[in-house]
Amino acid sequence: RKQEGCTIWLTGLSASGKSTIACALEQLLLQKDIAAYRLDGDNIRFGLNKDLGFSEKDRNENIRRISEVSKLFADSCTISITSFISPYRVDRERARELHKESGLKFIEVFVDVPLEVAEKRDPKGLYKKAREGVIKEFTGISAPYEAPQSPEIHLRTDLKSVEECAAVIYEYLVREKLV
Ligand code: GGZ
Repeated sequence: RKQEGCTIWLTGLSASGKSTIACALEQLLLQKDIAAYRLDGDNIRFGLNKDLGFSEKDRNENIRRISEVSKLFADSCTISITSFISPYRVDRERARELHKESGLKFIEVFVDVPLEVAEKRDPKGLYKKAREGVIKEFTGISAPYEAPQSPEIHLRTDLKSVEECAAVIYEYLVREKLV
């Protein structure tokens, strides 16, 4: 049976663990010879979307382009894993619609962690800078994050390990016969 592609859409605050889970999941899939590809800030915000910042309008456009690219990967029978904050519900719903129109599965994964925990992790010192007002419009501090209301998968990264989180997503794919 040929693998069906899909998009696994991780959404959550900065430092929630999206990229780490995306990496672990990609490794898990590749080890099983399942085609997977990760879209994240490093390969999108520094290339295709390097003209975009963090205003609401730019984030809308960031997510619109990523949705289109992810759809193309999914259409090529790849498991496309996106890890962007994607703070606006309307943008995520548009991404979902886009996939639906092409008959492709879209799996929204809420990478959930209390703001206090993300702020305490602060691996890049961005929350501190946001509190000081050095970074403006920072998600969770001075810009909104609209949490998903009915994601396919809800992960609490302060309560589960990275490996457990990746396994939850993998098991979902197995149940849905996507791998
Ligand atoms: C949020 C920001 C901001 C502002 C820079 N708000 O933890 P990180 O560093 O590595 O991930 C964050 C990343 C967010 O980019 P996304 O493309 O995922 O955002 S969105 O989906 O909202 O378009 C953070 C860094 O960029 N960063 N400034 N103001 N995160």
